[in-house]
Amino acid sequence: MLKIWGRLNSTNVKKVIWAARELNLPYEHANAGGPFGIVNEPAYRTLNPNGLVPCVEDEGLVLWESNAVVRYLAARYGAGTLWPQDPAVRAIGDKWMDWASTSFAAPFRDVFWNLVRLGPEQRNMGAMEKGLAACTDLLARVDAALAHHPYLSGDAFAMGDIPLGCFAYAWFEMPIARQPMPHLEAWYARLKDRPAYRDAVMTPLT
Ligand SMILES: N[C@@H](CCC(=O)N[C@@H](CS)C(=O)NCC(=O)O)C(=O)O
Repeated sequence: MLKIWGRLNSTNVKKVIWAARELNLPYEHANAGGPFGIVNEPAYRTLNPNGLVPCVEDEGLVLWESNAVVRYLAARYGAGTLWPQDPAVRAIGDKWMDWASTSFAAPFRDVFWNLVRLGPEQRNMGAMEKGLAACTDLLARVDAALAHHPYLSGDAFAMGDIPLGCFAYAWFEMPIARQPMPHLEAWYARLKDRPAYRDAVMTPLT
């Protein structure tokens, strides 16, 4: 059976849990990271030498990097659903998966950590404001893309919606000033209609 290591309030772990639930995959979950430790234990480091979560084991395959795990689960168990069969259609969402990690994650982190993870005395509100402005600019591009089709994956929900969908929950939950973005908001409303999203992603941020 699929085994997933990682604390459930991690955005990167949420991606994997959400994908598994969309696919109706039975899985065993083990808390790791943050207050749970584990990630620096030698046994865990043999699975994931980075000492980070998530990490999964499936049919003898050990895999880390959340987007790679989502792609693997989609390709193996979600052909035609999470994994669009047409390479051109698949690429529409695939690019947003990388974009979420390489363009959006860093400024988002400055907002999230300074509002949610750090105590008031540790916060850098200058970095938070800068991150907020950058995220707003980046999400305007997402809003523009979603004006043309209902999902980041195109006409149907697929794996391409998963990484940014996990960030979106925190974005809409945090006490921040958000610019109106009707297409982004409509996409987020569509995600909230998905039981797997509610179960895996819409859980306490702290
Ligand atoms: N690029 C990696 C990043 C993994 C990562 O940074 N995970 C964080 C949680 S979101 C982590 O393990 N932090 C240390 C901890 O939780 O102990 C991925 O997408 O899986």
